[in-house]
Amino acid sequence: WRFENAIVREPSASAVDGLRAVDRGAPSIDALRAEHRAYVDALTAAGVTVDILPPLEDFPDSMFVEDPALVFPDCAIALRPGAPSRLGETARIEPVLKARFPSFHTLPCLGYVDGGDILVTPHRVYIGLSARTDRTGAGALASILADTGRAAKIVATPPGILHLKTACSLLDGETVLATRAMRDAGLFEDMETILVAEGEEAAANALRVNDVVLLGSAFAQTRSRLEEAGFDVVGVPVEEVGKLDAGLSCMSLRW
Ligand code: CIR
Repeated sequence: WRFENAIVREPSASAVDGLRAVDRGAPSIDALRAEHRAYVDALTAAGVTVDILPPLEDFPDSMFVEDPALVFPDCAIALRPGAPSRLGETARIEPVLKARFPSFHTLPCLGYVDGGDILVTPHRVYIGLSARTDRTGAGALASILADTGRAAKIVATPPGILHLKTACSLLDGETVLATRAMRDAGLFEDMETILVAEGEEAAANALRVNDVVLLGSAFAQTRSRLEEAGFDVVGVPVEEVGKLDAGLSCMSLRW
């Protein structure tokens, strides 16, 4: 969770047509842009240098730049997003990553992995199987990770959850923030779990960055729980990105 750099992508005008499992109305493009700016400001205030890529009109969900790639300080891995409308995002981010990372890997053209299904902890990299990430893709990613000296563990994202990290996030080396459904799935036996408050399930997609935890600003009860546990919390508005089934991790690649 110590990050010096991040890549984000500005929302395109087409972002209002982004994928969503349940249509709670299209987000407002102005409000989406304002949330994105607040997110960039929060990352910057946390000590991260943020590189802002231009919007991609042909890809409504491309502001969720976490999904087409996985990055570490020493290498970047191009992924294959599992939604057909998002698969082409990889080719658009590849040149950016090749220019910045000393080593670059690509998933073979079989199977699918969304970055939202990957939780990196100090001990291992969890890869969640989901409607977007299949066994073939997860297995291929695990073997690339092994080549880079990292252990992977393939786990089942509980049903009805878009991505593994929709329902959990890393708080520190021993602790995750999670929904009750994710905690009960028992994926992180060797980690402490802090539960999000009942009714604040979307708070689980938080983002620990250096000394602070970025948390959706509407989630007051979960904020109190984190503060009681000693975390320094910064609220960031996510109402509009929430309408697109997204949260705080989805909007950046961090290393
Ligand atoms: C999608 O369904 O792909 C987007 N509307 C939301 C992606 C969220 N990304 C993430 O959790 N990493």
